[in-house]
This record gives sequence, C-alpha cells and structure tokens, in this order.
Amino acid sequence: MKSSEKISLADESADYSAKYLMSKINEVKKQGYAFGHQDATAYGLDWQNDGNIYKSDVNDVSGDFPAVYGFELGHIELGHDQNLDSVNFGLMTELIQKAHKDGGIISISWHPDNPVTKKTAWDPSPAVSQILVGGALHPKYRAWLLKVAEFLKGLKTKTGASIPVVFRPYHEMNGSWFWWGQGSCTPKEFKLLWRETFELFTTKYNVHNLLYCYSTDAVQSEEEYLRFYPGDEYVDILGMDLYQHGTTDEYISILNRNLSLLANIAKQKNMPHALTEGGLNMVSVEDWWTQVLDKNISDKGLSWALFWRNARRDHYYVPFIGQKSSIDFKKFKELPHVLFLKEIKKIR
Ligand code: BMA
Repeated sequence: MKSSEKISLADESADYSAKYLMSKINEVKKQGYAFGHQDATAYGLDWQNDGNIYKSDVNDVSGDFPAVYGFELGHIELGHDQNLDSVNFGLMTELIQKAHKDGGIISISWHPDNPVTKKTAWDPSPAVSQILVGGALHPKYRAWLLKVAEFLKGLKTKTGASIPVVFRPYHEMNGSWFWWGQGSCTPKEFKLLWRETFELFTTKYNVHNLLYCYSTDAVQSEEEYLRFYPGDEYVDILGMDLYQHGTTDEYISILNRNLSLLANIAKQKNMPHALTEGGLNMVSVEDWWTQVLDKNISDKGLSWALFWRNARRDHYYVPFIGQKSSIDFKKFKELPHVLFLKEIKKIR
C-alpha cells in the first residue's frame, strides 16, 4: 500500500490526488522546505503572460522555477473573467495545469469582495453574520461559493485527472483589515463561516481535490493562533503569513517566535505547516535570502515558504534580473535544503 492511501484528510471523500499531495507535502519537509512564489508565471516585473510565453522572474534570476505556485481567486465570485490583479481565470487554469504537470504544488488564496457593501475584501464593514446559514445574504454568498467550487473542482490535467490544491481561504483573520477579520466578526461567526464553507464544498458541491489550510497573520500566543481555528476536522495544514514591515532585527525575532509557535502547534496536531505568505517588499537588504530568511526559518520544520507577487516596481517580493538581492538569491537557491522545482519534482 502506498503511503498516500493511508492518509486521512479533513474531507473524508478527498480524492486520490489530494491524498497524494498531502503525502508529498509530508515528504518535502524531511528534505527541507519548498520555495514558493505568488503568480510566479502569470506576470513579473515589466512582463505579463499573454498565453504564449512561460516564464518567471524566479527562473530568470536563479535558473529554476519555484516549487510552490500561489494563485488568487478574488473576483471569481463576481463572475469576472479576470481576478482582482488582472489575471485571466482561463490563463490561470492553464498555468496551474502546467505547474502541476511539472511537479509543483499549487496554493490558492481568495480575497472576495465585501458581500454587504460590495467594496473590496479590505472593507472591514461587518458581513459574516449576514452570509451565514439563516442570514439575509446567505443565498447570494452560496452562489459566490459555487463559483469558487466550480473553478477548483474543474482543475484537471489535459487527460482529465484531478489536480489537487492547497486552499487557503479567509486568511489573516486575526488581523483587522479584511471583512472576515478580527473586529468585523466574532471567533464563533468565523468558525461557522469556515465550517459552512467546508460542508458546502464537500457535501453539496462535491469538491474533493482540496487540502484546507488555516493561516493567520503574526500572533503573540498559541491562544491567539487558535482563536479562530475551526477544528481539526476542518483543517489539513497550518499556515502563517509573516511579512517584514519593520527592521531586519524585528523580522528575525518575528520569524523565530511565530514559526517556533507554529511548529509546536503543528506537532501537537500532527499536521504539516508552512510560511504561507511573506517577504520584504522590494527586497532592499542585499543578503536577505540567506542571512535573514533562511537562517531563521530552516530549522522550523516548514514544508514551504511562499513569497508574494512581483506586481510592479514598488510592490515585489522576489528579485528580477539586476535586482539588489539577486546574487544572494542564487546562493539561497543552491542551499541543499531549499527546494525549487527540479528538486521537488523528484519527491513522490
Ligand atoms: C495584496 C496586494 C494587492 C493584491 C492582493 C491580492 O497583498 O498585492 O495588490 O490585490 O494582495 O493578490
């Protein structure tokens, strides 16, 4: 029997592909951690994928593609053709197919608009109580979730096999910037939102290719990490989003405190864990990759670390050719425990 057949996931009807992905994620951490980038192949600094090129700033600089590929579903709920960052959903499906075929891991986030005010995800006006079962906007929200579910379950290889993904909804809920965050709903409402989404996906919409990832922003304590936690029956992977907003010394201590705490909870729950988002905007520290990041995360048992999108000249998280941290990034890529695509491809 293969190890993936023994794996039990939050979704009791999870398909073979999801179990296989979970066993792969568990294998990865035995060898190191995988490197991930948001929208890696959709666009980069001064280029955009028009459907005819396959490239990534990461590959241009380092000679290999990321092992983990972050994609974002914001605005799929509105029925738009493009997400909130102008990535076409058809193209996204193709890029997911390609990354999967190459042996990469897919992680998907979702920044839905505020269902009450119709403003962005960053409008913290309360909304959760109205979209829960029994709420006035529940039917509307169910229709939103159906759109997400259809996209996710429609992810198939060219030969029709299911493509498994790490689904990471309602992230950074302990922060107060999203409508599902702290201050906009109670922990009880948040947990219901998560569980109702999970139940709808697994029992009504028949989505069975997902691993559910719970990810907070930085926390002060285990209690804070678990304040909104919906329960082990609804989660497969534990994550944290940790960005450098202040000094390098501050970030070093944020990484160590938070990732040690995360590793501890993950051990108790026997779940894999990851740095699900992070980075230093515009990577202004030359040796950031080896000296700030790797030195402080390599002993934390992570399965992966994903860096945010290369959107524009003042909003990017991985180097492009000629960028200040690119020499250090190449050294980082050569570290034996840092896994890029060619390395993760070998892990089964
Ligand atoms: C944020 C920024 C936004 C973007 C959003 C969703 O961190 O990058 O510009 O729209 O993520 O990808």
